[in-house]
Amino acid sequence: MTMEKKDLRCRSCGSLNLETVLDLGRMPLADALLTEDELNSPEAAYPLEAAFCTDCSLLQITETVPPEMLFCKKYPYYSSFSDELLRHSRENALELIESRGLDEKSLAVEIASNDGYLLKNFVEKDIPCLGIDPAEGPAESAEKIGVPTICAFFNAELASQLTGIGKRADVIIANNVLAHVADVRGFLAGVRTLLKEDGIASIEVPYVRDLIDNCEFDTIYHEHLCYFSATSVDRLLRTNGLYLNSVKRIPIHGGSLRLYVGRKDEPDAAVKSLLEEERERGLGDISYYNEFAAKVNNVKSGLTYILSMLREQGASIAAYGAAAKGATLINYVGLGKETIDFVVDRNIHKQGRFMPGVRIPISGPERLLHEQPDYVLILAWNFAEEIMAQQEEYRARGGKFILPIPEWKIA
Ligand code: JHZ
Repeated sequence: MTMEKKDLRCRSCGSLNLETVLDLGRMPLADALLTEDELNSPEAAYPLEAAFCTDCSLLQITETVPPEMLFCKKYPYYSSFSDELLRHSRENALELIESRGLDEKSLAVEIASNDGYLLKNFVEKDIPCLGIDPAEGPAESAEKIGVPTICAFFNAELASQLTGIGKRADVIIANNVLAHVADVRGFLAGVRTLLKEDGIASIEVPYVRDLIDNCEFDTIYHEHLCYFSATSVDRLLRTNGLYLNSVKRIPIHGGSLRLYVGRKDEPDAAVKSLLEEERERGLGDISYYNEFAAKVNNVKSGLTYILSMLREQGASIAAYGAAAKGATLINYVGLGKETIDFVVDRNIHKQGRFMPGVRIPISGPERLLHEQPDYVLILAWNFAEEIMAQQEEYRARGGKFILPIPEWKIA
């Protein structure tokens, strides 16, 4: 909830030295898609401001919306609607099974296991696994496909309960969740408790360097509290008794880091060289982030210009992907129903709902061929290739795609 600015402390090191680098104003919750009934009620909006800690170099947002409001009952995000993400997750699972020699005596735990998109690969190989996720719909879907799932937030207490019943993990997977956790210390204490002495945690986080370099400002929303570099995450882990022992840059979600984390301090050459590279590039210095706000503003004016010009020429425009990042983009740029006729998404749990804030209706992708809009703005730009490949027919009939970042382009 909103705190007095003077009381704000860094989520990692507790410092008061937070400098604002981007202020997106008040924004609705990105995954709070509206039902038709809710269109009659006003919507809550919360400040969305990114600040840089000049002590530990963590970029973070200043507002903490209670996690129960973000992730529980109506959470519409299901991981299994992207083939690319399924492929990526399968490789992640198979690599861990192979490199750690996992078998029927092992235990793999996934935190934020969503609809079982990743753990199903362990089930398939008869490797015991356990998913943990607070979102009810996705957790139910996981159970349905045979992935044992606890529907709860992961924290130190849950970790102790699990060890209390004899469960300790050889592998903990935590993809796209570390940045979502308000009590990050409690979360990491739980990881440390649950992980076997020689176990490994495989953690994926969006990489702040890709966020800044490619102007991926729309990945900033209330679910994402932190935006990590190797430098800032190394420090956070270290102060919580965990160690960054290997790291990889991976392309998923516009550029992420996969962190291999253990209970002993054994960094490999990849960690040392990435930390060095970040030092050379200045990721630990606020000057790296200083021009970001101006670049974001340019994206806004560029998109406003092109889309209003196309509209004036009589073009029809739809959007692809009722993604959380799409909600930030269209609300910040101010693209309402006067510009975008409808949004399409494969996720059946999103269809029939409305984008938060701007309240544009969400339909299934087949609507693109039914209505053949002149342009489709790709809000889920991280899956642009997959989406355009699926929409070959729309293109063959003369449809065009617009990519919004790092600056708009027609594809
Ligand atoms: P996608 C989510 O963000 C939420 P979002 C969360 N906060 C997070 O951290 C990131 O993921 C990692 C649809 N789609 O995955 C599916 C199609 O319709 O970029 C999704 O609704 N057809 C946990 O929501 C949306 O697009 C397709 O072919 O920004 C993509 O959303 C494909 C590939 C996707 O994440």
